[in-house]
Amino acid sequence: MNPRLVFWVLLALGAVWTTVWAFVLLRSRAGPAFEVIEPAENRLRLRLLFTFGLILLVTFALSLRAYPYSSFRTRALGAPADSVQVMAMQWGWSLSRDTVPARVPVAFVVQSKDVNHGFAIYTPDGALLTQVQAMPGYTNRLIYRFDRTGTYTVRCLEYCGIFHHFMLTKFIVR
Ligand SMILES: [Cu+2]
Repeated sequence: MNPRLVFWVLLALGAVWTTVWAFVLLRSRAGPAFEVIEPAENRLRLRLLFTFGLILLVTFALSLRAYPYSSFRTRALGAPADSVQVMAMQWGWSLSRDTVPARVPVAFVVQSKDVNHGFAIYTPDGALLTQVQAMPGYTNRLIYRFDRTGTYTVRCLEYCGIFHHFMLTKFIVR
């Protein structure tokens, strides 16, 4: 999904949320501290609870395709056609290759030598594309398909020590 669209949707939802709560807060000062909940009000509350619960569940189910978990990505994109071994360490990245094919699913097999790091891939124009944790003693697979060629940047998204900000590398998609 377009990151700019996500930003504006979240901002709009945040504004609605803040307005509703400001309204509730302002109104609550006028009434008594405790109110008896009438059965009709209670039914309305339950109906709203189940409605919003259902909306949440459906949204969750529909957005599973976008999850970074490898089984969801494999189902959405197909089995990976290529793979890159990624090792994270204080403070750098070691990638088994520096070029990656475009328009096929690629598996990044991500591990860490020392502490937790965040393996994050940025587009040539600097937008965050996808990310996964790099953890010691654990292998994470991040499957992604690059539709655009160019030079992508890898940054660490988990603070991992004093030179965390130097932790970046690049690879080429072609
Ligand atoms: Cu790091």
